[in-house]
Amino acid sequence: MEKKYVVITGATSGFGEACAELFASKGWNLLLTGRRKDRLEQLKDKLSQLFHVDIIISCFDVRDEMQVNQAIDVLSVEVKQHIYLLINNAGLAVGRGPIQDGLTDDWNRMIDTNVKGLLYVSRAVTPLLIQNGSGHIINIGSIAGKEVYPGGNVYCASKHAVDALSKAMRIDLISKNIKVTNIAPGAAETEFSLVRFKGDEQTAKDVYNGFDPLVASDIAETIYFVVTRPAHVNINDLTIMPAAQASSTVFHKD
Ligand code: NDP
Ligand code: 8X3
Repeated sequence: MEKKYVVITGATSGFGEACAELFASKGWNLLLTGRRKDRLEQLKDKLSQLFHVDIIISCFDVRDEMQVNQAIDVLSVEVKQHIYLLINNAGLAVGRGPIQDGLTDDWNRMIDTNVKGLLYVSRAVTPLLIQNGSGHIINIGSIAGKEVYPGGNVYCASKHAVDALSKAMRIDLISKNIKVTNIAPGAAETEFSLVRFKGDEQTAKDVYNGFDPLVASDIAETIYFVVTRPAHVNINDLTIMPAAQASSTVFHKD
């Protein structure tokens, strides 16, 4: 129980799952969250067999403030006292197209998950980090939080909000010994595009045609590097792209 806990939202696939695996391999205890219970259970089983760490799974939707608060409330005092790291990773894009054709349901899903969900989780966990005397919050932003691209409108806006919140949280928490880092990845092949294109496998696959995209472990390794800097160092903001990507719209493809 001396080991620290990392809270990872969106641990059922992609970056979150890769972080769970890497941090467990380094001896961290895990609190893994997501909506798909079967995936959380499978991941717990797999990692429990590989690593001697405590793994708690908690199935909830980050858009539901009550579920978020309850998930944190029910943790034992001992666990709460050992939470050091929060990786605000749960997020999604839904749809891609011009604003005049946008579906408001898609917009609500993105804003409610990427912005409000991140806020609900941060509000629930940050007081524990403060009580514990130190901590680190990693917000998964995006290149879409640095630039806008055609058809990206609301997703880009939601990730610009994450970028702004990372800066604001850093200011709010500087006197509390809590580091805040914004990670802004470019194109990474996960389930992201499958979700964005609503299960259209071909369109999702085509996003990564002709170049080597990032993979989830690239992001997990980057986060691990950021988290393991000496106490006096914080990496505020880190943009990571495939070598074949120069901006949100410029790719060098075969
Ligand atoms: P995945 O689709 O593979 O993973 C997304 C994760 O978010 C899943 O575990 C999913 O879990 C979880 N999630 C989504 N909605 C909710 C919700 N309402 N409540 C709880 N959990 C939720 O995509 P990535 O790993 O690529 O995405 C992770 C983050 O990285 C996202 O914030 C994304 O915007 C960002 N990002 C991705 C990039 C990419 O190119 N892949 C680039 C830049 C940023 P479940 O469905 O089980 O709830
Ligand atoms: C995901 C990367 O470029 O599709 O955030 O917005 S992008």
